[in-house]
Amino acid sequence: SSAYKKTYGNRVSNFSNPTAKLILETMERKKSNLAVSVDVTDANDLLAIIEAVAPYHSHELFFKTHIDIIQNFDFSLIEKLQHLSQKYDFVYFEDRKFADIGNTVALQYSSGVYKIASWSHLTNAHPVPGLSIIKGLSSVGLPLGRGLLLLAEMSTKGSLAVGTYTEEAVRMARQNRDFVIGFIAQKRMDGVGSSEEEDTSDEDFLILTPGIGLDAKGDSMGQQYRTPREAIFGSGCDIIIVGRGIYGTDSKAVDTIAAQAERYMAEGWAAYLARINN
Ligand code: BMP
Repeated sequence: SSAYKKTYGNRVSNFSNPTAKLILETMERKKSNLAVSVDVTDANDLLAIIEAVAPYHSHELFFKTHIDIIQNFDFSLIEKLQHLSQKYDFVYFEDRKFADIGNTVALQYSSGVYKIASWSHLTNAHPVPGLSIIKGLSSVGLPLGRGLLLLAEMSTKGSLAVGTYTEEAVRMARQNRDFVIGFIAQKRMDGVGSSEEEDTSDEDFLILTPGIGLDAKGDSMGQQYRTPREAIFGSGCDIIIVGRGIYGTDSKAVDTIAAQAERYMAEGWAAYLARINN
């Protein structure tokens, strides 16, 4: 597709959604396509990892959270996170994976303990309920300028999100371009599942891809890893999501985390340059 060869900056005008524009502009400015996934259970560790990575290089584009795994959560954490995002110019992606009927997801997105829509620029949803889930989430997120990704594929061994399920996810997104800005997927989705009469040649979706690791092939629970080059150059994904590859499983040494972030950032950006200059 044409978006595969375009610079991130030149794709800003392909989107009407303000979060999509913000993401592409931030990528161009920071020269980064790295999202750091911080799956830790202590609020202080979460803040420490962001502080370890962000100030040194300022390349990180996203921090992806699972806010519901934090055991000492209170709303002051959100205020601290917001302060950091302004200070270091990055975007939050709460990896909530909504999966219920429209009315329920609207409440889960706006309310409860986490009030995700109030602070997270981007979130995601499983397409399994059908268009209802987009209706519900967009009723909350669209007025706030938020963006949504659909999980069109997953990185795990034996994932059921394949074939016609993936194609239906893309069709759902295509009908809601104002709010659905792309996918969690393993490859580009432009034109996927479109009919012959449809012209999808200029279509553009952001592809955020998890399951990235340089030192391991997977974990003991079905996760599968590939390299930034395979994802960005080989499969046309736009943003790599890296968790344990950066913050590790035990060492929380600031310089180790910062060095690993730098390594993934450099690999991801080199793969993108190879792609657009190929
Ligand atoms: P790690 O790099 O440590 O394996 O973490 C990957 C992150 O991406 C996790 O937070 C996980 O929830 C998320 N993820 C994934 O691994 N595969 C998917 O298909 C979708 C995800 O959101």
